Amino acid sequence: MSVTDVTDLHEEFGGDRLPPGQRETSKFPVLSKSGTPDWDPETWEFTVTGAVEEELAFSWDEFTDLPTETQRQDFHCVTGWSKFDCEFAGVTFPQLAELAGVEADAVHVMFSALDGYTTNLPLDDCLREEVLFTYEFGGESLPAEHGGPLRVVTPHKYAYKGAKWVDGVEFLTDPERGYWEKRGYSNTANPWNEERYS
Ligand SMILES: Nc1nc2c(c(=O)[nH]1)N[C@H]1C(S)=C(S)[C@@H](COP(=O)(O)O)O[C@H]1N2
Ligand SMILES: [Mo]
Repeated sequence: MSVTDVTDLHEEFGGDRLPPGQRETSKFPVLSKSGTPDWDPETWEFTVTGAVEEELAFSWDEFTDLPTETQRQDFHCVTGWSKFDCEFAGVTFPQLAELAGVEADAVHVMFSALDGYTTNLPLDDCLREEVLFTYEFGGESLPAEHGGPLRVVTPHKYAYKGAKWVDGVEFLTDPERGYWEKRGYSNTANPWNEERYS
């Protein structure tokens, strides 16, 4: 199996592999606003909506039939820990965007999740190979507490930009703020600029 290594993306942001103010850990702490939601593989549905040519809805079997990629990525939590060399497998954001056909007036994206969480990013920050809808971590099913069945990972941003238990992506023609972005976390979340709070 081939693994794409994206752990050098810090170079694009002019910083060290370990962003300022972060401490490396080999653990994988769990941070959830309200516990781990249940899901049912029979009724689970993932939707792509908004400013797209074709709105999409996937069952679990349909989603896991999409072509996948395995990447080695770093994970930076806004609370100060970073975990290096996480191996995530899943579907890239650009690939999903291509399937839906993004309309010319789309500028922003809102992710939604089974626990009511939301998070937002500019479209350009999503149309990157390393933004993955991932369902495998280290060759195993993604653990439920880390967002299984499906989560987003955003190694170029603090990890709150990656929705665990993601079940929807909406393409927006105007920016909006998600759960933590409305509650004082940075809207931009660049770890190499320490954009933690706003
Ligand atoms: N659906 C959902 N996604 C979420 C969260 C959440 O509470 N609900 N917490 C965010 C925050 S603040 C962080 S730091 C990471 C933590 O991911 P982890 O629990 O796998 O370490 O998930 C992010 N995604
Ligand atoms: Mo967080």
